[in-house]
Amino acid sequence: MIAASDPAGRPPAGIERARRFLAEADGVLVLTGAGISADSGVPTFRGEGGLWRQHRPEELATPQAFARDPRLVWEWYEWRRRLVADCDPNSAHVALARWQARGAGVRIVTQNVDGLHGRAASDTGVASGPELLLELHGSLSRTRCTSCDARRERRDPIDTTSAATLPHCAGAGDCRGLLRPDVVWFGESLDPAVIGAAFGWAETADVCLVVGTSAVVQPAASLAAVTREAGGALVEVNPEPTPLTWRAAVSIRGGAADVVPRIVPGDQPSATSR
Ligand code: BV8
Ligand code: ZN
Repeated sequence: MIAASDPAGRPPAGIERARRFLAEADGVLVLTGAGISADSGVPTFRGEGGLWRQHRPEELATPQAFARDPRLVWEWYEWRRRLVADCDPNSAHVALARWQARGAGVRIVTQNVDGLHGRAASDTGVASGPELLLELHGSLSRTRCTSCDARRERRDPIDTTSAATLPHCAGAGDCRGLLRPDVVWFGESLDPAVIGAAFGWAETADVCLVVGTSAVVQPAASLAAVTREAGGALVEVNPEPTPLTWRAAVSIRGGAADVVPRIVPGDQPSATSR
């Protein structure tokens, strides 16, 4: 069922039906993409003004690009790190964190590297660990050493003016290896423990709530199909149709910050939900 937004500006239809699916589910897997952070000011990848507009993914988000020109790749990531540092979780991130805090059997798998789900959880007092939130593609706020693989949280600015100023490892044995963003690039495999846990959650969920993803990138996009094939239902929130829309029990044409708080059960029911 595709619920279009109402020309009269009322919330899109399908809200009540989506709420019911989520309220009646014992276990819900929430799969999010860049669209859930759009309302926080983080550009999506493929939308207007998207991250890929200025560059092609192959140019920057690949190990080959980093080997070829680590300074350019770091410049793009540092631009995103600074941009995300000024962004806050929006009402969609917060509604999901509050839902998890109510112990509702909700698990979040995100493709995003902006850290906004984790910040919404800590702002909400939810101790979010890998049993509640999986970041499939890593995090902008972590670096990884290309020599010793040491991973570290790092939020302070990185000087990308020259190859010499790029960050180097201060790990054991005076490693000095060049650091990279701790994200999964195209052509790189995901952490088997992380993607394995995500598929396990997808297999056992009664509902997969898919929010703000173009469902193009694999293997993340397959998670929703796994829930569907295991007999679960899909509920989608996206202003546009996606390759998952035809498989969704409800696909709501709306923005995450507006729709997610209306469909999360137990949150303030909106007066106009239908
Ligand atoms: C791998 C981190 C083994 C870096 C990212 C099988 C089939 C086909 C291809 C492949 C396959 N297996 C592997 C591949 C290749 C590749 C791939 O999927 N390519 C695609 C392009 C076809 N996958 C990989 O390489 C993966 N590795 O599988 O390893 C292997 C290795 C080699 C060869 C084969 C197998 C690794 C993929 C991870 C790449 N890293 N991010 C960084 O961020 O810099 S991916 C990056 O792009 C994001 O993390 C995210 O996953 C993806 C962007 O997708 P979305 O989040 O959906 O964002 P997008 O802009 O596309 O869409 C936004 C949506 O929001 C839109 O629908 C829009 O309508 C909506 N929206 C807008 N506003 C709102 C909204 N929604 C709600 N509210 C709003 N307000
Ligand atoms: Zn090192």
